[in-house]
Amino acid sequence: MTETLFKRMRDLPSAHLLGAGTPMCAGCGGLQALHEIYDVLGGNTVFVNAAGCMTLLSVYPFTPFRGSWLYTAMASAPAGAQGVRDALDILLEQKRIQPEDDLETVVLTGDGAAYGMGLSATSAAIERNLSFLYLCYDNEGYGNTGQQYSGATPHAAATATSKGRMGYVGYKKDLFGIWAAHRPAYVATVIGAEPLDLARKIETAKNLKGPRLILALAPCPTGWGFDPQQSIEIGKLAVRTGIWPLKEYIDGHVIHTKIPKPREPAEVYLKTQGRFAHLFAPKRNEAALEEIQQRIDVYWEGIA
Ligand SMILES: Cc1ncc(C[n+]2csc(CCOP(=O)(O)OP(=O)(O)O)c2C)c(N)n1
Ligand code: SF4
Ligand SMILES: [Mg+2]
Repeated sequence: MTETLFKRMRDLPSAHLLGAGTPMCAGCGGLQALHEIYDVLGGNTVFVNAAGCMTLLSVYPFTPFRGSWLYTAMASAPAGAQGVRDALDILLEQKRIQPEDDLETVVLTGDGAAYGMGLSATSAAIERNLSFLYLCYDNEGYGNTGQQYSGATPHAAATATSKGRMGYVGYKKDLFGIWAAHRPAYVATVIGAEPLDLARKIETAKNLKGPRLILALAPCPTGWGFDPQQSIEIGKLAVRTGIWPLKEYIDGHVIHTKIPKPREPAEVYLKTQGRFAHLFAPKRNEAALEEIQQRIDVYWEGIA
């Protein structure tokens, strides 16, 4: 029975593997990005996951993937990836597996782990030049536990732990810049709503060795407060307003892969989400809205 089930899962196209039947919210932008990424990466992957929404994909002893899945403590996924990579290298060296049977080691975590709890383990793994791909789906908060703020939460967003007139008083951390400062093999931002840009970047990352980050903005209907059917449009707006720059770091250079011209005003994006509603009613918070717009304009000065 179990064997038949395994075989059936192995033979299914990935659209079925990551589709209906998963206990995820409708319109989940993280799942959409993962789905698209997996289509390009293929089945020769082993996922190393830290606690978060995507952990729900794995219901022991099954996962929706063709390869394996290792669950680690929240701060330790890159350390887990080191163990997996080392084991694969030993098997290769001893010729107990052939090069074509080698697996890509993929860390899969949310922003809470990537921007915060797991950052130290990540920095150390990059320092050791570990050959791994880090996939972070960034829903800008600790989504699985009720959207508390994380190091990825944008300024002024309301979260379960940032209520009141101002929302989150901090600013989103620049994880792309933190990774690039380590001079890894590759860093890229992507979004499921721009699948061609995403596919090209995954193809690039797949053909490289060394530490690689794919950072996917993950519109989250539940945590951000919008109707699931708006998920793709909100993803596109994040790009068109310049809030989520699509870019890559390779060979020491940063290249913007899609420059929004003309850029739409930030508030077109902010207005779509309940987490920013307090900026518009009962009274417009002009100071906060201006600050948000100004920071975006400063970012794009000299680029677009
Ligand atoms: C050390 C530790 N602290 C807290 C938790 C509880 N916890 C489980 S999932 C989660 C949220 C993780 O946030 P993120 O990495 O952004 O993933 P998301 O839930 O948004 O998918 C937390 C805090 C945990 N598993 N381990
Ligand atoms: S809370 Fe957000 S990130 Fe988590 S499954 Fe739901 S939509 Fe996806
Ligand atoms: Mg998160």
